[in-house]
Amino acid sequence: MKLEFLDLGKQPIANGFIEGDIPEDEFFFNLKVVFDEETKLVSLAEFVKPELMFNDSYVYVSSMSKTMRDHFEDTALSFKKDFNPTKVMEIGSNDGVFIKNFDPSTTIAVEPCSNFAKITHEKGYQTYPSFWTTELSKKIVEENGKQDLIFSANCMCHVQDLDDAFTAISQTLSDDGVFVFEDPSLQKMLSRNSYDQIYDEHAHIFSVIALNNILKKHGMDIFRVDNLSVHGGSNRIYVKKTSNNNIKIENSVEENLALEKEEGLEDYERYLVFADFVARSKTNLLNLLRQYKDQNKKIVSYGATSKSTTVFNYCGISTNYIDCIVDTTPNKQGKLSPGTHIPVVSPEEGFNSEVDVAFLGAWNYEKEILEKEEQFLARGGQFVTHVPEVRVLNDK
Ligand code: JHZ
Repeated sequence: MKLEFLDLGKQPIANGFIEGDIPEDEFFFNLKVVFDEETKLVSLAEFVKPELMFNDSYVYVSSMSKTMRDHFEDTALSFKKDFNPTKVMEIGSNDGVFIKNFDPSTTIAVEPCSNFAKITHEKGYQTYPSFWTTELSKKIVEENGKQDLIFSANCMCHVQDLDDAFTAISQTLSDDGVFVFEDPSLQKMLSRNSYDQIYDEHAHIFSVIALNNILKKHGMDIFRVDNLSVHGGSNRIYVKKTSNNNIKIENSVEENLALEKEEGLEDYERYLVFADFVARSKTNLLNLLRQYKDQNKKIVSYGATSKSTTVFNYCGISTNYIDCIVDTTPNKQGKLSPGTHIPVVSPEEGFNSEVDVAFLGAWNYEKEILEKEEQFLARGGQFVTHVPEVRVLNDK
């Protein structure tokens, strides 16, 4: 049975930045979250049609931060060292930030957002501009044979039908191949109270426990788990076919399963505690922003993230508190934030000397941003975050 534990209210498409006039029929859905007692999977109660989120005007660019560019270069190097794969495929290849480290003649990209699929195609990678399904996987195997390494970053948790996605993986992976994927960690989301990991694109927030249960049904085993710092705490899950006895299951799998069990990730009650905290986080954030407003402080938001769409729509934060959102992504600039209609502008335009307070929408890049914004900090500017609790980051 699926048990609901959190209601984040009416939410728009998290990356549905608005160009021009605000449409009268802007799309909203009920963002509610459920826990599956059987598989222990945490998912959205209601899924949004994939084409509404992932299409030819998708705006999220993976190479936009140095943190992620470095991350994917290191990832590619470590895969070459550990697995020395010949045939490589990435699902959700975005602008090619990962596959650019592999030879185009032996590397395949799968990317449903055609504006991004075009980029890797032009760089010489065979690119399938499609969603990941069993149907597509059959076509790929027919045209290219099976793959030695299948990688997917921040994409598997977007796939609504996991049974279909993992069947497709199993039929595309060579018998001794490895499938590696990374997504935000449910354990980290709960312990950091980062409820803003929940939005339309994230159909599921994965625990190792749930993935272990589901992958086993598909004849696959997790053999390694790496805990990553990116995207507010992610897990990289390494998977092999159960029939492949050449790869040993490493201790990290049991360690992560034990940690998650200890932290109550198998128990519905843990999720209710989280939901209570989320409600308190909203009150605390609104109180803090109100105090700033009473002092006539100028507040902006830093990073027009999917995550901040959830926070702003859930808390009712719009231009009543925040003048603008600054973001380096050209595709987001000049538009309005989804649902709350806050103007998104370049940092050059919006992060000027009048700004007193910046809400860190991109809190997962705290280090990179605080280093970059030395001057703002030096003149007494304050960065506010809600993770793990509402606070001023640089308060003495
Ligand atoms: P960032 C996206 O979530 C969507 P978002 C997606 N569903 C997903 O799963 C995760 O990524 C992984 C900007 N920025 O990475 C760039 C600056 O302006 O937290 C980005 O627009 N200045 C695929 O949207 C945004 O912030 C900076 O100095 O929550 C960060 O978005 C830096 C470092 C970033 O992902």
